[in-house]
Amino acid sequence: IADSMRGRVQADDATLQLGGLRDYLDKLAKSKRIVIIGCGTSWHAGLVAEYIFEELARIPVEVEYASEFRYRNPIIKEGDIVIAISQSGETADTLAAIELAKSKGATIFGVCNVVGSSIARATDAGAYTHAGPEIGVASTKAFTAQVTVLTLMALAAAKRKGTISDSLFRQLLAELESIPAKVEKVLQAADKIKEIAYIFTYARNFIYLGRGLNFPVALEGALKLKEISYIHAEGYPAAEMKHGPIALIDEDMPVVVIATKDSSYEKIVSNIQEVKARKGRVIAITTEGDTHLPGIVDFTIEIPKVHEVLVPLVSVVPLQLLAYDIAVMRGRNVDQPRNLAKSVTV
Ligand code: F1P
Repeated sequence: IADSMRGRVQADDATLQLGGLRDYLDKLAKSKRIVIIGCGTSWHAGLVAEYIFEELARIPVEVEYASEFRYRNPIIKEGDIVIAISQSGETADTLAAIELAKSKGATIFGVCNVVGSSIARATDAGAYTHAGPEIGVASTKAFTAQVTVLTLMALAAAKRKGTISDSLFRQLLAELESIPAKVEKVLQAADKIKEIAYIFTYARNFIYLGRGLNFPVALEGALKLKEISYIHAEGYPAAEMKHGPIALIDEDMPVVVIATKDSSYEKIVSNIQEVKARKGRVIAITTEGDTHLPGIVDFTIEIPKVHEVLVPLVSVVPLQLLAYDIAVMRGRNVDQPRNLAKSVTV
């Protein structure tokens, strides 16, 4: 993460380190609509970006699974920007979606990790994530780096459109610089996360809940667990629970809730109470200093306070660690999980 941040964030300009996108940022700021495409973890990074672009730059965003895009007749209008996100830069579905969007006249931006990859070459312009090689098959640091680059893009667009105040702009850039240190702090909770993993090593199912920007993080936490430990896990927006998944909750259902002190905190506390009333066991990701939730839930993992817009960069880390520890305890090969390929090229 530190590698992907280094040198990117400048005190007063979020554009300098956006590589090949530098000359396209006016176009981004003027776009009427952004369509983001990606698969798996990259799609989750796109969902986070949807919140950030809409909040800061007030540009409408749609996020599509690249694997579904070409199986309908997507409406792409003049002036639309398509952002393709891919760690490997070789994902066949993402490449096919780019070709389709291009044929309909969209301008394509890429957010890729692998320099010179097929997707990077197929785009009109792009910024590399520079997250270094992902050793394992399941994307981890790629997610954080993708969200960082997308946040910088949103900041650059917001600055050009005048939809962000100077003080918030500077605050977010300064906070971005502090993220690596905050992630280091989360890593200090590694032993506690291991203890929790030990207790739930043989759980058969997991539910992950989050609201706002932490909803895609819930999806990503569940995906990591599925990918490397082969435990069935589902992520939901916390308020969707009562529309079905609540029927699954009993004492055998661990529920991971990302309950950081953001604008939806009160609501998420009431979701937790609903789970506890049905004897679900709750592991909560909380903001440092929260004294309320430890009295209600079964386990807490604290993360440092960050601005709500940047919270996924930190809140995803304990979920990645939890999935990793459970997978190791179950004797899984975390770097090379069964049935998964690093680049899905067919
Ligand atoms: C997309 C992806 C990864 C996942 C796995 C399979 O890849 O779904 O998110 O962890 O490796 O592929 P990419 O387009 O981001 O390379």
